[in-house]
Amino acid sequence: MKTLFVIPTYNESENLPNMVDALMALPTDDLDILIVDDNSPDGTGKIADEKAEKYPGRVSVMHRPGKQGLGRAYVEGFGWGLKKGYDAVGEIDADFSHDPKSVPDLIEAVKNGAHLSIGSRYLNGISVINWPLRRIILSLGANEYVRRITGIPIHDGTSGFRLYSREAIEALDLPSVRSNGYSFQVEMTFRAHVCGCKIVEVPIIFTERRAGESKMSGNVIFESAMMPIRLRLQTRKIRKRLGKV
Ligand SMILES: Nc1nc2c(ncn2[C@@H]2O[C@H](COP(=O)(O)OP(=O)(O)O)[C@@H](O)[C@H]2O)c(=O)[nH]1
Ligand SMILES: [Mg+2]
Repeated sequence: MKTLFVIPTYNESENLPNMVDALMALPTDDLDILIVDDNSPDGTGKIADEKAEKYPGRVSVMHRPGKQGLGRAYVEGFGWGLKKGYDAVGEIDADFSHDPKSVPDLIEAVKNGAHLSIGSRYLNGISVINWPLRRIILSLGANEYVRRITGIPIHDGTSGFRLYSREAIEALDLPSVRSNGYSFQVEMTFRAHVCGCKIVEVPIIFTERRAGESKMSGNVIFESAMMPIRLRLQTRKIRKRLGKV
């Protein structure tokens, strides 16, 4: 299964080189990477190019002119992956919150028939390391809120560590996805649910980023609060637009 993981980056010069090397060192066949960098002021884009040279054909880079948000980066990255003929496309952060060692589990789940596999922090209790209590509560609360309002039966619908089969991505109608940030994850999970995708959660241990700063802003939180309501109100419209898996 030809698999592409998309790594969006904005100022990840300290993390990205190690992340790329860790992914390339996995004993997994057929795993490639696309880095989508938004012209990071700290030079992440140049580091990405060096990695592409080091791993020709396996690591590619998409340079965008400025910071356009996580959701946009994934939509463009996934589109690129489909065009290149990948069988599955995934998401992973550059900052080591998502352990590259869990990538084979996500791949395995899709190989075994999942349309979407999600790296979940909340399957066996709470597997989060180095988060302050308030952030855990916020994240758990966000998931509970999303579940109540949208009805998606998923423990960690906001997780940004996941893998989609090609079939799923094609059914989800990417060009009409509007959101960024966490709500991008929720919007995509909702669409997958509405489409009838088989969604499998895989347990992961999430660790607070190794270096650098989080880019999540107040805007992103506001968007995330509104999105579940919008999804619920527009369920019928969304269903009409989507394909079937
Ligand atoms: N290309 C791109 N990447 C972004 C943007 N915002 C965040 N990222 C990357 O997306 C990933 C997740 O963002 P992060 O700040 O770690 O969010 P958090 O883990 O929720 O705090 C990281 O690899 C970031 O560098 C953006 O606007 N554009
Ligand atoms: Mg992070």
